[in-house]
Amino acid sequence: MSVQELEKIFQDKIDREVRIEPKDWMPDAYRKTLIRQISQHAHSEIVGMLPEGNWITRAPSLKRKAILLAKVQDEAGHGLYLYAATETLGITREQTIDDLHSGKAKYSSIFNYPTITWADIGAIGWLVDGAAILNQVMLCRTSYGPYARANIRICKEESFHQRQGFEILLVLSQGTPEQKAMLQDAVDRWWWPSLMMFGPRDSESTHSDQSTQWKIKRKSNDELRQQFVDMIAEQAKILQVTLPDPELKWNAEKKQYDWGEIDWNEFWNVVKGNGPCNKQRLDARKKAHDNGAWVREAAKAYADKRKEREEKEIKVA
Ligand code: FAQ
Repeated sequence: MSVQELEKIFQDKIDREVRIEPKDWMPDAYRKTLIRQISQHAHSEIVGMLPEGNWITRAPSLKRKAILLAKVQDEAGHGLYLYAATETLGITREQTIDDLHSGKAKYSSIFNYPTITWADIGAIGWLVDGAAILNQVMLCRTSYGPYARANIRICKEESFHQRQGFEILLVLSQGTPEQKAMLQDAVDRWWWPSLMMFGPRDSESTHSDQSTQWKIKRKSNDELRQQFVDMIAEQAKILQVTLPDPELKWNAEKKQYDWGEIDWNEFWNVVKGNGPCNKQRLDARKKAHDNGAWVREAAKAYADKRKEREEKEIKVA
């Protein structure tokens, strides 16, 4: 069969909503796009543990500490599902992680901002997990089977994450004037970076057209961002916080919120590695990788030994 015929069968499957599985034929560009997106998603989950991990030892009570610990462990699990999904596309986990450490692969811009106060942990749960869920609910229906299934598991845990963040903020919103001010300050700092998580404007997005045709993406960056604004603007009323956008206003005709402009210079600056914490985040990941070398060596030695024993047993039998 010619490549053109194979491509036609492939696109036809996608159009009929048949999931693509690892052993199915797929165009090289589809494979490459998925390796890029799923590995970047995995890196985001793992790097995303760092800003919150910063507060595990300082959470204000034992209960808060246990909840935060569980959440950060969930993020590690999400990273693992996603690295495993990436491996089904024929790239090794070592290569994927090397690409993160060398700066070749990106991770979400949001994790390059610092967590300065306890309210930041609430804001991450509410806004960052809230944005992540909208994106990942869409990805539960993405065309590549292993990625879709990984997202189904991830979303179940993310909804708990968002609620725990909202609850932290709800408690602060009913607290002292200092606690209310801390809440407002966190929302002021996390609002715009959260909107940036959805990626560049549709008109600037390099991959959207092709990814939409392949049903990797089912909603555009701008569509999801608008859905997020509409959801958060309503929830903000319950928390009695102001979103830091003077142009935010309900548009009765469009039945959605109008809002201001993202600082795209800031977005691209962070994506290119120049955000407030980019260097710190990558250094921390590289250090953790180096410190974990003995675990990988021990696991490999054990696997080799087991294989040797199994081979001996087969010979005897
Ligand atoms: N940051 O053409 P597009 C989480 C890059 S998980 C950095 O529109 P695409 C859980 C993009 O890679 C959060 N780079 O790209 C959690 C591309 O560059 P490339 C992560 C960004 O792929 C919560 C270029 O710009 N979620 O938060 C960003 O079609 C709390 C052009 O962009 C995912 O990764 C950005 N924000 O659409 C963990 C979901 N935006 O690769 C801990 C899966 C864009 O050509 C605590 N990913 N770029 O060099 C996606 O859905 C998509 O990849 C988008 C971007 C929507 C992010």
